[in-house]
Amino acid sequence: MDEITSLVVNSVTRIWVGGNDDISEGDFRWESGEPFTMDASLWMSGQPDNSAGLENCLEIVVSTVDYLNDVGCTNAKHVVCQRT
Ligand SMILES: [Ca+2]
Ligand SMILES: [Ca+2]
Repeated sequence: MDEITSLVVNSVTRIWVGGNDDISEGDFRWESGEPFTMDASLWMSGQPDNSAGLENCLEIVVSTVDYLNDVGCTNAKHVVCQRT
């Protein structure tokens, strides 16, 4: 979370998470194919909504408390990664 906080300080408000539901609608997975498990309360209100049937990628909207949103996959955004 420190990294995300740092991005907020730098006015970055939307970040790619690295998950998508390209293969099966609503079944969000990491790029590795592993299931994307998370606390359901982290979704923004009304999300995921797969708006217009075109939202398959996950973003963090850092200006809100509940911050996950599904969104179209084509916009340029910062990314967040976990070092192993
Ligand atoms: Ca979707
Ligand atoms: Ca959405």
